Amino acid sequence: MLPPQACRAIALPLAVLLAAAISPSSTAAQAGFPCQPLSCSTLIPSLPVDEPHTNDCAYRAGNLWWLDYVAGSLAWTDTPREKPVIVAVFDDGADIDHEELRNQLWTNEAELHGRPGVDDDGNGYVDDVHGWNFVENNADVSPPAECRGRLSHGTLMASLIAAQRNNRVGIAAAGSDGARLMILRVVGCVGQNASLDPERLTRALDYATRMGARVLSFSNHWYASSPELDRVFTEIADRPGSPQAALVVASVPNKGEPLAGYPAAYAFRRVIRAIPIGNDDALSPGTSPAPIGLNLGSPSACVIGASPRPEGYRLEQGSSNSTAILSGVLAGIWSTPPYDKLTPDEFVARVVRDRMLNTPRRSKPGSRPPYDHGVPLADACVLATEKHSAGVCRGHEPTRNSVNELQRHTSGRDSR
Ligand SMILES: [Ca+2]
Ligand SMILES: [Ca+2]
Ligand SMILES: [Ca+2]
Repeated sequence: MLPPQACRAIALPLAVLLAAAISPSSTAAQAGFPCQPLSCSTLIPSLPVDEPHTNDCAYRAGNLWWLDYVAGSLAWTDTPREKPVIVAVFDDGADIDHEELRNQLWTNEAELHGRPGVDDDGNGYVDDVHGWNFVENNADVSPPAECRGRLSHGTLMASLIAAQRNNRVGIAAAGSDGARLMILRVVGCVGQNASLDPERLTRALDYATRMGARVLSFSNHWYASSPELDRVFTEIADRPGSPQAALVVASVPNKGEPLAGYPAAYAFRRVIRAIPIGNDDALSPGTSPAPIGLNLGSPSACVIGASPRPEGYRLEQGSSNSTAILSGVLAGIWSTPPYDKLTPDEFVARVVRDRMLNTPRRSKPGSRPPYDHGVPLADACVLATEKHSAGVCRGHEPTRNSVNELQRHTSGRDSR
């Protein structure tokens, strides 16, 4: 077994845009890799596998500590969700043919059933079936040839949000049943394309919200903005009553950067920040200070996710993982009745602020402000009931009264 320090969240190089989980320590996958017990995951207080009927081999092998840690199984269901939450993945694209992703994608039905080469839904993008490539300006969202030989960051992130559950291979995720993935390629692999382009990002944000994304996942950060980009983020993440309102899930880097960067630096009402937590329950050393607000600890270390072939899967550590896992948790909860009726602001107020931030689960304190009292840990315990719970939720499930109260509140809103 590795010593505890070996799998703590460690500082990783953060590119200009991507808070790269592309780590030199990544483990090349061999056949069956995710299914063989990993020593680093056994450092976690051994929680039971919470859902006995889920057959993904990495889950059954006890390798998804991070999934049990966030009580991800509580967001699963065997019946199709009426209203899955579309999660936009702002990254370098994703391998949409991967076995963990191909059935988990948001689909633009007008384009799927439309004519090739024609903008069937008139949204300005031709054949945008699962998202858009804003780098090359086409509908191919897979990592292109220029990225081959490099690890696709976006493929890993997409899988941590919503990998397919119960397909007998690999991993599962909190958003497996409740989230659908919109793939937005906003950063390339080499040269100019590997840097942030505020104009490109502005267009991608506009696309995401117009096409119905409700969670915008940024496993990346940047330090230079533009007035137009600020305006779009204000509209999406702050202005009350905005038709473009969505949750922005923002990465907080952990390489000792003095500032968290954007979008974490926006002190907006709908920005939720992922604070990286190692599998020793402690904050990742070197985590940047983040503004006070909706800050939730989320796993970063010893995390298995999908990777394009020939690897298939790989083991990673980094603040990117925390962000994607948090996005999956939020989407999983939001897609579950009665929460599926809530608007973005209602979800933030009643679930994130009033419930998740008030959880008794906290990380161990960090070494510097604002983390010297630890941070509340993200989990799906808000979905725990007397009959259906998870190991990490025991002792602080909501009472039946509080669930009934929310249901009354929600149905009251619907009747208006
Ligand atoms: Ca179109
Ligand atoms: Ca078309
Ligand atoms: Ca799977």
